Formats: sequence, structure tokens, C-alpha cells
Amino acid sequence: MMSPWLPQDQIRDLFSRAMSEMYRQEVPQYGTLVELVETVNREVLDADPALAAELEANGELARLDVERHGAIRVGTPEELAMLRRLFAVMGMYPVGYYDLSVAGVPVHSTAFRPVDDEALKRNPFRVFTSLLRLELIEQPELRERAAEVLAGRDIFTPDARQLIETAEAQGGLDEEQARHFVDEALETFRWHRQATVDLATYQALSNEHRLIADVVCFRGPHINHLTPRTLDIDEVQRRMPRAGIDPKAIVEGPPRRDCPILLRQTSFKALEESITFAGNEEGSHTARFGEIEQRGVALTRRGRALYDSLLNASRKRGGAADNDAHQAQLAQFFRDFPDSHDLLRREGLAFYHYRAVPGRRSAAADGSVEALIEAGALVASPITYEDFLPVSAAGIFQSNLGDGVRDEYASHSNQAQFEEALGVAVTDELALYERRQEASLKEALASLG
Ligand code: OOG
Ligand code: NI
Repeated sequence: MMSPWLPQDQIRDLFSRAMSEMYRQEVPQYGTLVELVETVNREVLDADPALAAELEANGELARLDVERHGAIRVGTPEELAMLRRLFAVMGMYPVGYYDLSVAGVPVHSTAFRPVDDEALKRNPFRVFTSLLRLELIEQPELRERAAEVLAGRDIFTPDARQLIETAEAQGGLDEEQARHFVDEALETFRWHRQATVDLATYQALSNEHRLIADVVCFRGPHINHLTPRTLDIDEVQRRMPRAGIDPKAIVEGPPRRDCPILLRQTSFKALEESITFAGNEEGSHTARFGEIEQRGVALTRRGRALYDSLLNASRKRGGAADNDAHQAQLAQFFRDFPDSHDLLRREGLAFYHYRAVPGRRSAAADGSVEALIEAGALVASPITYEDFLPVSAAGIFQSNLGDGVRDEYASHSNQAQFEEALGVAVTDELALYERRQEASLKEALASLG
């Protein structure tokens, strides 16, 4: 019998499109950025048919135009736990733990995202979700005031809560319920230009940390950016000023390479937005910004360790004058990182998806993976990195929080505490890539006999 429920992948797709539409209305520059990214992506695909064919073969061409990640920040364990249930309705699960306190930001985070191959192909929508760590606020009165304000809000509509319970109880939502759910869930992410506190409270919290004010003083965890995926981040960065967008100085992540690895990101500055505070006082707040990203192959633990050590070595050398100099310096350090898929795979630095080519097996000298690849019986294609990078995330946070970066929060990593708030353990992203790689190899070898 066919399931009466709308597939989770479809609910997620509806939701990510609705979110994109809402953010386009809220932040018109986002629409401009999406158009710029689409133009550059089209040019890249036209100029590089081999890349187009590879993306097509990996099922990534179709998802490119809808591919986005967003970010929100919540204030309490209850909010985080309820979000987990909300995202689960759309087939999005917490993957990875990110400790941002080392970067002077009093939050820790995970990414809610689809986890299996088919779901990722359909729509890989991800939401980077941070939980405020009130315990890192030093002044007791301020900490209590923030907790009190947070206790007084409900970031979910009554219907959203009801539909989450319905989905859990019956194992899904029918189409009408799903559409209603998408509308109601969207409300949690909407911008509110009315603060829930007076200007003095806002300022006290903001003086402690701008991010604390952003989390505490509003009715909900407004989506603070929505990021399209580009195939050429350097080109989009170059064209941003002409489109009237002012990018942050430096593209975060690895340098440009023949075989892109992990994730490269850049953002435009947060907008200053006028806010009405309790008691009708007028003021402003900067929260929402734009970002683009270019994704490459996921790295193994070994590959990631090499990435981290080369990035650290370059950072130790010190900041460069501008992005060109920064990229040139990074490229120097990354000469020690192999830059062909054959090498990355053979040296166990990156993850690959294996696929069988029927009829070619007899050409292989023996049954080994290498011989089968050599004979063309087995094809390995890069598995896209679906996650985030803490150093880059810190750079994005900081460029949008302005100065006043502090280091007192250093080394407060507490995954157990985060998972207790969340209500489940996060999935280890490396184990997940490993499983997907292994499953594809097993299936390919089985079909080759
Ligand atoms: C999240 C910043 C992290 C990314 O792409 O690394 C992020 C935030 O500012 O809330 O989105
Ligand atoms: Ni982001």
C-alpha cells in the first residue's frame, strides 16, 4: 500500500523554497545574490562540460539551484529540543558538533540536515543551529534577566506544535497537513522589527555580547542568512561590488584548487535595521547578512588533519593585506595537499562514492578496487562535503558581530551538555561519510559479481 504521507524530502523541499521566498522579501540583497550566483553557475557549466557531466552523474546538477543553508540561534534547551522535532518532520537530523566559544562566541552548534544519498540529492537544505550558553555570561543579574526574558517567549506557533505532534504520532503528514506545517514552521524563522525588551535591556545585553542581544531580545530566532552554492566563489566575490553588494574581505576556507575540498565561504556585511523597543523607543540592530559558498569533496579524518595543520600554519604566518594576498599565501601552504582525485582517494584523504560499470570487470587484472578502477569497471566520484567548518564559521560570526571579539570563552567545548539540551546525540559526520562510501563500494562490488 502506498504511504498516505507526503515524503519528508518533499516537505523539506517545500520548506526550503518557502524560506528562500520569505528571505527574498525580507532582505532584497539576498535575491540579487541568488541571481548573481545563478548567472556565474550557468557560465561555469557552459565553459566546463566535463564538470557539468560529473555533477549530472553524481545527481548534483538538479539540486544546485535549490541548494541553500541557513543559520539560526536559539536561547534555551527547550527551544533546541523542539527544533530537533520540527526538523525531523522534514528529514533533517543533527550532524556534527561545533564549539564556537574558542572563537569568542558564547554558543555551540550543530547542523540539521538530510543524511542519506537520496535525500541529499533531492534537496540538501541545512540549518546551522546555535544554542546560546547563558552560563558564559559573567554578571549574575544579566544572566538572570536574559533567562527571564527567554522563559517568557514561545518561538513556535500553537499549530506548529500540534502538527509536530501529529507527525510523530501518525508517522508523517498528509499533503494538506504538510503544507500547513510549512506555513506554521516558517513563522519561527520570520524577522520581527519589534523587540520584546526595552532599549536599556537590549543595550546591557549587547554590551555583554552582541550575539546575546540578538538571541534574547526578539520573539523568535530569525533566520540570519541563507546561502546559495556557487561553482566559482572567486568569480562571484569579484562581481559582488558591481551588483551593489559589499563582501567581507576574505574568502574563508581552503584556497582555490583543481579538486575543490571541503567548503569555501564569503559573506556580505550585516544590515543595520531599525527596531522598535518596548515602550516605543526607536533603535537599531544588525543581524542579517548574506553569504555564498562553494563545496568540494569531504575529507577523511586524515585529510581533515592535514587541512587543519596547513590552515593553522598559514594563519600563524599572519594575516594578508587583501583576499588576493591571502589566497596566494594559502595556496603556498596547500601545495602539500594532493590535488588530483586519484591521489586524494589512494592516500585516504577524501571520501568517494563507487559505482559499477557493467561489462568491464573481465578487463581487471585482479579483483582489487584499484584494478577494477584501472579497468574502468569501477568509477569513484567525490562525495560532497555537506557540513561546516568551525574556523570559517567563527570568521563569519565575527565579521557580522563587528569588533569586541573576546577570548575569555576559550576551551569550553561541552558536547555532552549540548546533546542533553538537544535530547539526542549528534551524528558524527565522518562516520556518516564513511558509511556512505562503504555502502556504495559494497553495492558496486556486489553488482560486479
Ligand atoms: C552562523 C555562522 C556559521 C557558516 O556558514 O559557517 C555559518 C551564525 O552566524 O549564526 O552559517
Ligand atoms: Ni553560513
